[in-house]
Amino acid sequence: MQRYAALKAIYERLEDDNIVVVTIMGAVSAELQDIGHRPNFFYLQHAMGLASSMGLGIALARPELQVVVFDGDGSVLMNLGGLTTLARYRPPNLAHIVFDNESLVSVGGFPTATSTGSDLEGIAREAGVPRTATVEGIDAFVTAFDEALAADELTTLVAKVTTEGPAGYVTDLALIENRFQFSRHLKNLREQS
Ligand SMILES: Cc1ncc(C[n+]2csc(CCOP(=O)(O)OP(=O)(O)O)c2C)c(N)n1
Ligand SMILES: [Mg+2]
Repeated sequence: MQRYAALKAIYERLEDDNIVVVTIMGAVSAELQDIGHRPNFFYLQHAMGLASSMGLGIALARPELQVVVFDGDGSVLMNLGGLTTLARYRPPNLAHIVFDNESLVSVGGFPTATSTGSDLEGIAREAGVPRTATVEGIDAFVTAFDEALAADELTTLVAKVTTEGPAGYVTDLALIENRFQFSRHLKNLREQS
């Protein structure tokens, strides 16, 4: 499964006003922006490994929202303690999706520990995350994604994807602009409710 195709397959779910999305930097954020930026998307540039921590904070502060984090194998491996903190607070409104391409694709494609057998779903499960799964194909991914949103329980879903990144990483959304647009969006949602 290609990550771009996986993102495309679930994109319409992300248009729901109750959903907020936090992604890691690099390839995932470029691919999601290529499909279409939305004000409910935040791309956590530079702070590798901390997208799930940012998602955790939003999920705890805003229990009425559904938070989706798009993470990567290299990023999770850089901050394994993030999984134990997710498990400790286990917000039911957080779906933690880890695209595992067994590589640091965004910086040239260095193989990560998942290429030599480390199992991120197993690590998440033993850290105490209550719902975990690993999926390989698009149909299984879409089904598991929908189940994670419907579950009302913290989920870490590892999606095995091919080691492919986008052709280019140029996006037309500045980090600062995204930061203000996203926080305004969260504030507006609160004012509407
Ligand atoms: C602390 C830190 N170290 C290194 C980087 C450089 N960096 C940016 S993206 C990336 C790879 C991320 O790997 P992964 O999470 O597997 O995502 P992929 O690139 O495979 O989509 C690296 C090393 C960074 N942004 N921050
Ligand atoms: Mg990777």
